[in-house]
Amino acid sequence: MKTFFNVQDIGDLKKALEEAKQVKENRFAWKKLGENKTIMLVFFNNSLRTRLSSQKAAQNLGMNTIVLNIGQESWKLETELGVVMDGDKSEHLREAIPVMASYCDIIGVRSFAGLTDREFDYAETILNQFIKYSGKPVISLESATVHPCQAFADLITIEEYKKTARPKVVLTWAPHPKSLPQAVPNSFAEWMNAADVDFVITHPHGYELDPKFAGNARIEYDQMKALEGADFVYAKNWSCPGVTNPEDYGKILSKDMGWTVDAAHMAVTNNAYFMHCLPVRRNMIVSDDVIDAPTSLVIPEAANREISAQVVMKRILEDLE
Ligand code: AN0
Ligand code: CP
Repeated sequence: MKTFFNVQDIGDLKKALEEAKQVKENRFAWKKLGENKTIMLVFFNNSLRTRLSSQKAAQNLGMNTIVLNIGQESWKLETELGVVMDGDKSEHLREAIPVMASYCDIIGVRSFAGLTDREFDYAETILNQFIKYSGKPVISLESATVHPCQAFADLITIEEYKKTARPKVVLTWAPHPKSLPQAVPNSFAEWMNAADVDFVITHPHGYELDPKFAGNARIEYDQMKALEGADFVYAKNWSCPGVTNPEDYGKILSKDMGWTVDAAHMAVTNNAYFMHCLPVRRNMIVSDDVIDAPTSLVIPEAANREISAQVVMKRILEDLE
């Protein structure tokens, strides 16, 4: 594996899930694989889970890790080509990327969508510059449009907790005070479409995900109807993807608190498990009683981030040799 970006990069999902199980059962079995190898984790944005789980996964594989927080510890980096650099950005990605690459074997990048220029974001301009100018395997640690380490961990969690061969999984939009990227729902939809689940997406009008990720997933605008009989409820806020109205890209179209996942929503499900990638705003996205219930999987889901990251890094390391 050279890049980890889309669901196709991981290949057969059954095999990937089997490998995740093996890694989880004995996470130190490949301690020699990463010997004398270095992964660089580059963060343009905040993180708790991605940073810690990636460091832990790399450590399990015997790798060295360098973490760099852009703008706080490094120079501020210019990301657009062809600009006169007379502002606050001291260095261009064009030089910074090959320099960073010269000190490592694998690069992980977190770079959120700017949410102002749909074309720039959906072309994955920053991640693609890392792929192009580093010459090293690149892992998206949530880039402009995708969060594959999260979606893989979500799939592992669903596999572990499912009670039927083909569970009903519902991705529901929920309100949030800030404008958030579409990366998490995009990847979740992409991965659920590829997995053996009955997948439904529910959101207010205008929040349609890019067809590249939503695929042929069933869309149900009536949230309660969508949740009926669900085995897993996956809540997430996202801003307008600008599919129907490009001028609304990145905007908040609704703050309807009726969409907050609470006990009344969970009551119509098949005693569903609740999932969220975290960080979550309580009583905006989900009520306290739902996230605190024994059916809430948010902690095991976050714990599985170590496993998904380790499978991805393991495969990259195996291909380096
Ligand atoms: C980010 C997002 O919605 O993409 C990160 C989630 C993993 N969330 C926030 O910025 C709150
Ligand atoms: N779920 C997730 O990626 O969390 P962080 O933003 O804390 O890394």
